[in-house]
Amino acid sequence: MIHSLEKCISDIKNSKSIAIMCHTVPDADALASMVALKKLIKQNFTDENSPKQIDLFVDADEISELNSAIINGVELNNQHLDSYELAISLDCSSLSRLGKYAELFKNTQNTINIDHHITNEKFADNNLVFVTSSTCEALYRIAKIYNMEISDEVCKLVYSGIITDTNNLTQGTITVNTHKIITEMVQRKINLDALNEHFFKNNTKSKAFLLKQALDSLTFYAGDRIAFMKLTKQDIADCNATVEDTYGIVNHGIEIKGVDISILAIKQEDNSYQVSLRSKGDVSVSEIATKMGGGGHEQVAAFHYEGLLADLKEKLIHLCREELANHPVEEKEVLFDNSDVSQEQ
Ligand SMILES: [Mn+2]
Repeated sequence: MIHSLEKCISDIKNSKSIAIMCHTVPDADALASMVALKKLIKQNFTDENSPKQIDLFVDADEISELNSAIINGVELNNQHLDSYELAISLDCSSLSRLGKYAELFKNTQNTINIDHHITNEKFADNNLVFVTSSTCEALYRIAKIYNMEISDEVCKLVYSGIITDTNNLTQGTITVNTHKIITEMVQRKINLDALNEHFFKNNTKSKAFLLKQALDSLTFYAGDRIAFMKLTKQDIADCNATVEDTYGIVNHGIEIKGVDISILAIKQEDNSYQVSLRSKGDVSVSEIATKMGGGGHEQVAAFHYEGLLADLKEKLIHLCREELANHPVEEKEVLFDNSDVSQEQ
């Protein structure tokens, strides 16, 4: 398993056919990184003398209205060639997360895996796993390192990946680099307001009703340090909502004072559960998710569970309690020190 950025770039340059793919049930970062990478390759590594066939693949039944904007006019899932010289997986922590396109990936001679999940299984020939807010940020950084031309459109895609994967810069791996990228975009006068409004002030009525349903189920454990919510596929149907409308609901739990772990369990048609986890402070949910058969980041993770809700809760709450025991409640530090201007004695 090698991880070489140098080789990644030369392989992209030298391949005449490239399949780009992302994880199933794609989020904005997954979709935006696919489109951004295709644009970067087109703008920087192709011309009339060296054309490339670049096809994008994502295993998804439907894509939400919100995320559809990202792939507006983009051709997806049309395999123009029997095989590709190079396959690139984006935002995907394991081969199986590629869904039905895992096969195409596996059968490609040369493969690259570009991701930012710390639980990434390094399943490609060349694995580039970055400590970044998003896969979009990783692509932007690669583009900068190699002095690529980065269009305004690529910036908009990258920004979309960053803000959605970080819940508008409130969670995840946000570094000086993340802020530098945003500063560069502000300097370039990219219309970030429009993107913020699109992704954060654009909830459907259905989503609001679904949130109401989820909040109705809200219960607390471990001295109110764990918030638990549940939904069923039936709830989603009853609210006229989509799976994408469930995104972000779990954040409402972690926004509660004193809550260190928030859980949302969604019962699927086959009675299995799709479980989302959030944490804050030093509390990590990535290992908990891994132990439950999933993965993710320190503060954002998920897994799939086959079995009864009662068993799921017992195992999960037990693991959460263990993690919380490692992080006892600490007195909050004083945020604002105004002793210098306090009332004169
Ligand atoms: Mn991501």
